[in-house]
Amino acid sequence: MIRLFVALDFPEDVRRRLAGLGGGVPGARWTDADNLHLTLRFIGEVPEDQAAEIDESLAQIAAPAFDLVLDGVGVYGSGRNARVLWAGVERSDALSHLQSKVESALVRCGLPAEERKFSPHVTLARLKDASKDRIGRFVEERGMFRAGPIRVDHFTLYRSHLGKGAAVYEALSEYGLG
Ligand code: 3AM
Repeated sequence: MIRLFVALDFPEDVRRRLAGLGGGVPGARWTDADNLHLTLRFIGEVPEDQAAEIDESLAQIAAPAFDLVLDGVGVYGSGRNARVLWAGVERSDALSHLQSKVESALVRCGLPAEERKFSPHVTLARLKDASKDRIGRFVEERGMFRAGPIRVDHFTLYRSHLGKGAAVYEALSEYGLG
């Protein structure tokens, strides 16, 4: 079995800027600059032959390239349940369009439909027992963050290797956008 997800990657300058937002929140585990991405669809564990089928199906997606703007930061969960610090994404019909094409390609491969609404974000940090005040301050101080427009001309199938530390993401295939 291999653990998969579909995501957008970012150019190095954008990743550096995103990584540069980190710090100042004890209890936060910051995402390495190399691992920053925007998840389009988490797939989870699948057998290798199904992974090959998924790859073929994703390769058949025809969607236009587009520009994406990152905008602001926020937190998922509140108080003691704050779990994730994220960078936000400006509303983009092209992004939603691509995401729904990915979703239907995966459903055609026999994966169960995603029940949750797509909520595009870039995970900056995962939180454990982080102080509410520090989180509040982070969101306040970094709220003006903006990056882009970023040209999105491909999306990527990633394999996630779980280990003792942070997960290691391996790009398996890239798919061009027209
Ligand atoms: O892009 P982010 O970091 O928000 O949280 C995981 C990560 O999202 C998410 O898939 C992305 C790549 O690992 N993920 C992990 N397990 C998941 C699950 N069981 C999950 N998303 C939904 N269900």
